[in-house]
Amino acid sequence: MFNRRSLLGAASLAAVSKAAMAALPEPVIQTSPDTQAPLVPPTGRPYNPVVTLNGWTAPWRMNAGVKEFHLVAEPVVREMAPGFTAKLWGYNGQSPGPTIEVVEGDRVRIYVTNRLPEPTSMHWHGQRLPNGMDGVTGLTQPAIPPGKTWVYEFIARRPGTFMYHPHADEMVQMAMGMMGLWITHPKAKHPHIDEVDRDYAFLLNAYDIEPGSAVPRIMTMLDFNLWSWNSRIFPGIAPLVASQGDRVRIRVGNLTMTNHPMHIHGHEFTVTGTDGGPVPRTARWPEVTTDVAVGQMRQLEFTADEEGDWAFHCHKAHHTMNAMGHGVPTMLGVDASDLEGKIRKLVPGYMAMGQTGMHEMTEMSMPGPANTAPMMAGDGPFGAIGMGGMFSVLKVRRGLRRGDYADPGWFQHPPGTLAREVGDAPPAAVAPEASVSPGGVEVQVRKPGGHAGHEGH
Ligand SMILES: [Cu+2]
Repeated sequence: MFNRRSLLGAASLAAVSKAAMAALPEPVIQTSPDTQAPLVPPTGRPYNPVVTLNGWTAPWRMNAGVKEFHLVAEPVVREMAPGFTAKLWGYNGQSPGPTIEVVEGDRVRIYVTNRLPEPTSMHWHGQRLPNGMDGVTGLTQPAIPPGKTWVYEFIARRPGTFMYHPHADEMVQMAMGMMGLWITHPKAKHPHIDEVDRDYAFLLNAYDIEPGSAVPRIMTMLDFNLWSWNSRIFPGIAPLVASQGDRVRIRVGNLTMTNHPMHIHGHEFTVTGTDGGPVPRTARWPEVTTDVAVGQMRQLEFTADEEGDWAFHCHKAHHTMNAMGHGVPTMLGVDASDLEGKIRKLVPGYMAMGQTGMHEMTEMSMPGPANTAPMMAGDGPFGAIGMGGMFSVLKVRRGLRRGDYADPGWFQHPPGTLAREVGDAPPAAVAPEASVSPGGVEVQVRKPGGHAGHEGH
C-alpha cells in the first residue's frame, strides 16, 4: 500500500482537499422569504410534500441509497415583513433553515458546515438515533469549530413532525434564529396517520429587536417584541390556502421562551400528532385552540369546509403585535389634553395615546425609525386588521386546484352574510312581554327594572 500524499507530494494536497470538498452535496441557498412550491420527491418513495410557510424544503442528493443534505450555519439577512429586515443567524441563506423532508426508513446523511463566528452543533429534536448523532456539544460530540464541516448519519426511524437546532450556545444561537423543520412521512399506510390534501408547517420563534435596529438582543429572556412564524411577522406571513372540503394538516413547533395557544376561527381541529409521534384516534378530541408549549410540536388537522377568510393566530394578545414599548401607562379614560403640553416641555414630541384604547395605533403612521415594523399592521378588505406578529389567514375557497397555493385575494361574502351597521342609535328594543315555550307553555320574561320572572303557570 502507498500513501497518496507521500506519492504525489505536497503540491497535490490542495487538489485532494478540493476533491474531498467536491464530494459534499452542494448546499442549496435560498434568498427569498416567499413560500416555495412543495418539493415533489424526485427520488425515493413518493409522499405528499409539506408546504413550509415562507420557507422551502431542502433538495437532497441520492448517494448509494443514502439521502444526503448539506446545511450551512451562517449569518443571514431575513426579511421579517415587507420593509423590515433582521440580521439573524440561520442555515443556507435563511432563518429558519430549509425543511428536511424524508420517509420513514430512509438512511439520511447530513453535512453541517459552520460559517458562524463561534462553535455550533446540530441536534435532531425528536429523532430516534444512535446517541453519538444527537448533537449535544460536550455530551455526545465536541462543538463544530468555525470553518469546519461535520457529518451526521442515521435512519429516520419513525414518522412525524420534528425539528433541528443547535445544542451549542443555545441561548444565543436560537435567539438569533437557528432552527429548521424535519418531517418524516410514513412509508406505508399508518393506522393513526391520515392522508391530507394540504400539509403546512412552521416554527414559532421570537426576537427582541430594538425599533430601528436589525440585530436581536440575545440576552432577552421573556420580553421579546417580535413574535414570529418562521421568522416572519404578519402581514409578512403567507396565508394558508385551502380548497373547500380539503383535509388540512398544520404542523407547528415552538422554539420560543413561552407557550402559544394556537387558535383557529370557523373550524374545529384535532391534534393528530406530537413530536412523540401520531396520537391514537381514541385519544383525540375537538378543539379550536391548543397550547403549544416550549420545545413541543403539534399537528392540527381539520376539514376546511367553511368558505371564507378565517383568522388563525396565537391567542396571547401581545403575540399578535409587532415591536412596541410595553412600558406605556394605561391611559383609558384619562383626559391627557393638559398633560401632553406639560410633558412636551420635558420630552419633545411626546404624544399622549390610548385614552380611548389603542385602536388609533392601527391607522396612525408615526414616523418611526427606519427598518421598524408597524406595531399593529396589515390592511384587510374592511380596513386595518390591527394585528401583527403570530397571525395569518386561512383562506378557504371553492374549487381550487390541488397544488394551487396562490393567494386567492380577499373573500367575497355572499349577500346577506355580513355583519352590518343598523344606524347611530340601536333600534327600539322590543321587550317580549311573554312568549310561548316550545312545549306550548306561556313563559314570562323579566322586564327591565322588574323582578325575576317565572316559568309557566
Ligand atoms: Cu403566542
